[in-house]
Amino acid sequence: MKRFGIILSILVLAAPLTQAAKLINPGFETGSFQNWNVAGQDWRVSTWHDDQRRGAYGAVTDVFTNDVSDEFRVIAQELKASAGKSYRAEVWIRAVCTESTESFLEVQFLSKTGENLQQFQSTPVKKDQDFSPVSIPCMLAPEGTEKACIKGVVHILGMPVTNTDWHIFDNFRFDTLKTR
Ligand SMILES: [Ca+2]
Repeated sequence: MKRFGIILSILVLAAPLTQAAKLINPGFETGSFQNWNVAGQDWRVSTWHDDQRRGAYGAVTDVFTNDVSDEFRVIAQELKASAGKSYRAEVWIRAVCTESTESFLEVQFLSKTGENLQQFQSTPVKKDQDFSPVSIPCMLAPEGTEKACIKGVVHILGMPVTNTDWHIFDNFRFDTLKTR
């Protein structure tokens, strides 16, 4: 049974990706947060030369040393999703001067009325890194799923003392895993 589980996992991971309902403005190339819901302070779309994985823009939150009123800072977009289908999510994250903050990718599968049926999170980014992919490789949408909410999250663990912490997001993806 265990071996069967391993083989099944490999099959799912090796399965080709197909485009799910498409994220709009996934790399912020409108130069804005168009189609994204933005919560929490100090988000901006940046043209600074190191702030984009692709294109001209990336999404940045500045965590200043003297101003950390929001514990969570979130950019989120909802898409159609279907119960029983498997999905993969990815975003590229860059982290600079990371002192007391972390960032991660989160996906919630929602009912028609917006109830959170199941939630997945990536491994958090806790240290400085150049743009690197952060993914949730395989999620099965539970019964009742009508939508998925894809989120970039910055979690403020404490006040940065030395200098500003930066977390930069670019190129979100949300794909269906073909399991046949
Ligand atoms: Ca971009």
